[in-house]
Amino acid sequence: MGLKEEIEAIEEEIAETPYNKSTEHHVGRLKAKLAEKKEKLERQQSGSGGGGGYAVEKTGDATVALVGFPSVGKSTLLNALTNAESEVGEYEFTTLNVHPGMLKYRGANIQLLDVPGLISGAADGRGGGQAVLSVVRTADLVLFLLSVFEVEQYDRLREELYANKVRLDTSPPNVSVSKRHKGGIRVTTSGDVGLEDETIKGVLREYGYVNADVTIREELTIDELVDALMDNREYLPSAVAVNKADLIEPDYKEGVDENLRSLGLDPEETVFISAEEERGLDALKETIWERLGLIRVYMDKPGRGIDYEEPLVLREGHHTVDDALDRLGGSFDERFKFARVTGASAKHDEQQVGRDHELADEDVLRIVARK
Ligand SMILES: Nc1nc2c(ncn2[C@@H]2O[C@H](COP(=O)(O)OP(=O)(O)OP(=O)(O)O)[C@@H](O)[C@H]2O)c(=O)[nH]1
Ligand SMILES: [Mg+2]
Repeated sequence: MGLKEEIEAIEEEIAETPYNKSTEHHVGRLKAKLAEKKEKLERQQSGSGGGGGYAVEKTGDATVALVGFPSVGKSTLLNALTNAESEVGEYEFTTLNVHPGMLKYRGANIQLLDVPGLISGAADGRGGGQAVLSVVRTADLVLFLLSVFEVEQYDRLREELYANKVRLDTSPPNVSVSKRHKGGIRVTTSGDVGLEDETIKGVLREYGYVNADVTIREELTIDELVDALMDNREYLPSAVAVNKADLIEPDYKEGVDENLRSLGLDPEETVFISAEEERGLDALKETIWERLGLIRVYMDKPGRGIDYEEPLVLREGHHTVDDALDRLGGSFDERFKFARVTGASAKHDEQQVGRDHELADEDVLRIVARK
């Protein structure tokens, strides 16, 4: 049996096995085995195919991947938001390469990547989708673009990304594993994590662990446990825009909202736009800004005053003074004594802070360094 057939056989067995407490252990082992075989198949394929992935240089303060089916208006939107010129066509698949463009918003440079139509089967290597997906994985935010007439495409897009190890709008599972020399596999959980100890041990054994300590601090599914053990899952935030809103009558909107809700989307958090008529774009930029968790920090430079023109832009999870030092480069890092902050994150003007201080949007920051 070839690897592909083995994978299919395991998938079939998982589908046919009713999931309950008595089968949980077995299903756990099957899922672990499945993930491993898929990995192996991928390594084989990438080894023989010669790759051909897109190399897009990441520049700017953050990168957004624009993901959607052919003809939903990705190129039109990129052209409306950025300085790029992406080909717009009335036929499908006009964009066959990744087109980067730079969106300037509130002093930030946000790189937008218009990637070719992500079609079903992309994650299996069909339709050249693999290269597309590898670009998406490197982004800081996934922006789904849907046509107002086909919002249900959202499900298929998410499935493609999931199959390619992109986990959206969730944080990495709170699981830690450390190898030991003896004593078998020891499971420590905080409360009921939703899986039997035996299931957890079975999954770990499938991955070759003989002696290990595993600590789980939240409720988990088997799939999430498998994710935690693989180190190639990408955890990204996402946002959704619905395009071609100019083509619907106002009373059609309620139906679209209903469809969005059935997809698990909140219509209030979904941005309706017309890329062609350039409507709704301010709200979209605002959403991109928020989902990336961007903040502006105005640097107060000795002798030069506060630079309000070109703020330092920091991303979600990188809001500390230390992160600012990283971005400033040069020798600030070694010479750092302390910083002074004025703004929303400070208790009072010119508060003296250290490296760990969390900055807020529009703070003014002065670095005091050794000569
Ligand atoms: N009415 C209307 N038409 C739009 C809008 N946005 C895009 N279009 C049209 O839809 C068609 C497809 O637009 P593209 O921007 O090429 O779509 P795409 O997603 O880049 O397509 P691929 O590159 O093939 O994946 C073009 O004819 C656009 O003019 C919109 O907001 N309203
Ligand atoms: Mg296009």
